[in-house]
Amino acid sequence: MSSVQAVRPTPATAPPAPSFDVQRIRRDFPILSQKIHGMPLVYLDNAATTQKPISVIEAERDLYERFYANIHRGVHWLSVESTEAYERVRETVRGLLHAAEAREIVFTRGTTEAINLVAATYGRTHVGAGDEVLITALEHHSNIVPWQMLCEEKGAKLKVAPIDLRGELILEELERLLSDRTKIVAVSHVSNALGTVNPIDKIVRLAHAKGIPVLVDGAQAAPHLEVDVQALDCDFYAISGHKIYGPTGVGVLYGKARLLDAMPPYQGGGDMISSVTFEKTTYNVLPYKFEAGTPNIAGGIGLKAAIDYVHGIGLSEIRRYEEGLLALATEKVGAIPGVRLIGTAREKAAVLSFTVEGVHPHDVGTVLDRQGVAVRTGHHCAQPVMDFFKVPATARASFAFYNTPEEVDALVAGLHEVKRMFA
Ligand code: C6P
Repeated sequence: MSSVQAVRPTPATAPPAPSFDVQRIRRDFPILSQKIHGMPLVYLDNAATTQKPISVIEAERDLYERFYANIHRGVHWLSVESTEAYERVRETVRGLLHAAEAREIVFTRGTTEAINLVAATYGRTHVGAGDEVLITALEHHSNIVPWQMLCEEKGAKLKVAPIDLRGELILEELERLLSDRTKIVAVSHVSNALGTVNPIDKIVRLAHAKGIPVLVDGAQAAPHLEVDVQALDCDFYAISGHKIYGPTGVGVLYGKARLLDAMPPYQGGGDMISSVTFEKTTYNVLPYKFEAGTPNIAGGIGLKAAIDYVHGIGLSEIRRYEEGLLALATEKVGAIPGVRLIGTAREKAAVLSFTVEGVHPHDVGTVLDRQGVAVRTGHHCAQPVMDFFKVPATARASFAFYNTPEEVDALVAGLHEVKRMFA
């Protein structure tokens, strides 16, 4: 087998050097230099999806121009090259999450599919009538609905650990809800609606003390925090590539090998089998047992470039910088009369949700958009969170390492314009 490393030149755009220079970083993201409605784009919708550095765009292009073929199937050169490149993605993701082994990294379409996979396999085999699944009041619909569907199918109960008015999980309540019937705990690492960072290590300790496994929805954590699944000791961890500067349609389920091994397959098809006859099929080893069909090869290649880019900056640098931006935005936006911040947890990451008195969040979003400022408005696929705070929706500014203090000022100016228009 030839090594891709040996035959491929370095990509045109190398990851940035360790020192943090936001203006240089911004030059790596072509979309950011645009004007929208004649105003410089201020992209503050990073929790929905992040923009892509040129190295990600070029990595996919490079694949298609030079070594694209289907993977795990061919003996020809292109297929071998593609397969090796794709498997290197797995190793890069293993490094990102600090998993013990690459076979614990299962590629999915994203966080949603990763959670559905666990609900449909681990869930179906371990949850029965009268059993319980414990989630929290902070969850995205992707970490509610698959469990609801499972509970409905099995006659099990969905239990919900409550939050307080800051948007922090009430840990004692979660502990109280862990019962002999609880078969799995599913919890977000970072809330997409509020930015709350949950104490995953403590939750895992409480659950494991009762022998209950924990799935972590890491969609909003992986782009902002150093994630170490071994240190957290969580059993499953789900992420989406597009939220960490990679392409859409590719994500990851991390699972402890012992658990994944014992789980039945998710979908049937090519690549997930060892042998097939009409009488009996035997399944492939990990992680391929869970990867039926041709995967998102280009998405994977792009994801590797994205993770390399993030590592080029460093997650601790990213966290430090984004914490500064969030503190600045919290102070400046929170000081605007009539603005109510929704979610004031002591530990937060990169998300500022708010309402403006007397103005529907969609109008806030529309007026901001006319000024080039992109925020998300709505329930953010976390309707129970909105219900808890008794609001139909919020406006949400969510930050990435390419945002600047000047962009926080643009958001603030935009909000003053909202207030002026709706006065
Ligand atoms: N949240 C947001 O604007 P997918 O769609 O599978 O890549 O990710 C789903 C998902 C799961 N969990 C959390 C905590 C999330 O934030 C998301 C996606 C986006 O907040 C789109 S709704």
